[in-house]
Amino acid sequence: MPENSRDSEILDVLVLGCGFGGLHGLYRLREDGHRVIALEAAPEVGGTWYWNRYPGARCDVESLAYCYTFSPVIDAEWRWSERYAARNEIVSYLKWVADRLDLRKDIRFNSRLTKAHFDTNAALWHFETEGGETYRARHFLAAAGPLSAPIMPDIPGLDNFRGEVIHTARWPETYPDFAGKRVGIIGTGSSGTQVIPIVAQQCEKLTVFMRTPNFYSPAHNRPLTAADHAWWEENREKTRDRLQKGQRWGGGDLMLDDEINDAMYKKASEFSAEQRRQIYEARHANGGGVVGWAFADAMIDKEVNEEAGNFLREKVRAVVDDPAAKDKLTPRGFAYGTKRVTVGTAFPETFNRPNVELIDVKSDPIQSFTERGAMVGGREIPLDFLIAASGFDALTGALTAIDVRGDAGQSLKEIWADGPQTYLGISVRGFPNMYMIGGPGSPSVFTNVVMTNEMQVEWISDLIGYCEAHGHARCEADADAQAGWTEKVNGLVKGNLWESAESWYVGANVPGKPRVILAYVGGYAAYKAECDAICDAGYPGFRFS
Ligand code: N01
Repeated sequence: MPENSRDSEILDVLVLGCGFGGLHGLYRLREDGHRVIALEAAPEVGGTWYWNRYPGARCDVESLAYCYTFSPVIDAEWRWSERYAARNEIVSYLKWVADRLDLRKDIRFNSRLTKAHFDTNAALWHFETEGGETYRARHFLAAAGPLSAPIMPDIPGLDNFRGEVIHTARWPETYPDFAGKRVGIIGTGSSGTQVIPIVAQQCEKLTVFMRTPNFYSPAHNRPLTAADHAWWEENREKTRDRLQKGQRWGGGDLMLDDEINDAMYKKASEFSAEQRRQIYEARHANGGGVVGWAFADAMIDKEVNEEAGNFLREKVRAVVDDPAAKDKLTPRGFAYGTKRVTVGTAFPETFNRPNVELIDVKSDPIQSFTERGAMVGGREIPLDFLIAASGFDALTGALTAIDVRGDAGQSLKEIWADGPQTYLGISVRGFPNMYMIGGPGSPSVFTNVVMTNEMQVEWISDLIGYCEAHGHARCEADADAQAGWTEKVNGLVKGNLWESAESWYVGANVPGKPRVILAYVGGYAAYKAECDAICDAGYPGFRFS
């Protein structure tokens, strides 16, 4: 056993990660009387919000709905300052939660988990961190984050580039000085959309390398007023109930009129063209990412989807001056919503600035990087900085980066080589006593992530309690249940527009990653109902021993 082992006792549960899911898991399991330690690679809590320090980083789900509900104390004492919380405020919130609930004493910071091996004979998980510390626990709660394994663009010569290369999710602690500098940004997803307008104001020349123009709608962020908070006090329970029963996430629609919200549960054909237009306009004026999800059949009926897409295309074209930039920024080639819709502040307007150049890399690819910059169409674009807003190996990447081995030493990465297989997105056959928060096959990124995390933490904690109460040393998905759930997750996208997705939703952004839908598109309410029914029935689909 290594000298720096923390292995002297066997933990009940080891929690991986201290973002929203992990912190709640640590709290709840400790409250249940378990001995729990949480490992966190960062020096602070926050999870994905700790790492995504890039300028402009802000949640595009409204802050009033993007927070914990499990603790009346937290609920009563915290006040959000803006409609959409900036990254710093979210990290402050999670730091405050960690202090308020006295969580820090059970967190090991700067502890990146590298190995998690299940010892079949002893029914124990053995863990090892990058620093060589080891732990043992009976249960393993993995809250590694669905979007926490950054990927870099694979462009020849990038290693030769002498300027500074920064991934948005690994932004340096010391803010780079962009004044008088030439900056290139690759990527116009959610991160690119937020970082581009800010860096454009700070640097001398910004070149944006865009591969796919995405659907965009403005956030209309603003400070929350005393009246907003009073409204929230009065409507909190009702609104939470609506979000939980609804099909979609709690995005930018908290304070929309009921009539407009309710249209989301009806087919577009139940409204006249004029009424539909009014609904899109109201959603767009309200702000947020759910403008196009105005009707129930937005992701089923091609025409409805196209109408929503055209509305957003028109809005973007209206604010861009240069005809060439207008065309480049107009989304095409994929259905609305099959790539994550981006939300921001003055993103398309940024391309009206004289110091910003937009390069469509589909028609003008970056051939290579030189020491000085990027070669495009035989022209060298000199750069001092390259910002990669190039995304993540979503849903599976954070866990497969760790050497996770279950029964008989089988590797999770190998088991998932043809696509992830899970039961409820929570459990994997052959990996007993391991549970995932925001795992593949769970609703995760297709819902308000915090809301679904909370539900999963409570449900998994109940399952662990059930094992303890019944003296079960092992709990894992059974083969049929896992196959059935995986089929259900994949079946939900068959025959509708999700199937055509060309995005990280289906692993399309990672070369060699199998093309399967990575999360459950059935919505929070249906998922929760299913999980609750399984709990009530004594956990069919799990094998206990
Ligand atoms: O990553 P992305 P992200 N050459 O994968 C481009 C959440 N999030 O960090 O579309 C050129 O969406 C790529 O092009 P293409 C949210 O769920 C939330 O922006 O593949 N371009 C794309 O434009 C979000 O969806 C918030 O053709 C290359 C971009 O890089 C998720 O995180 C904020 C390239 C990657 O976009 C991920 O967002 C931020 C190449 N070689 C993130 N490789 C909020 O709450 C990649 N690209 C607001």
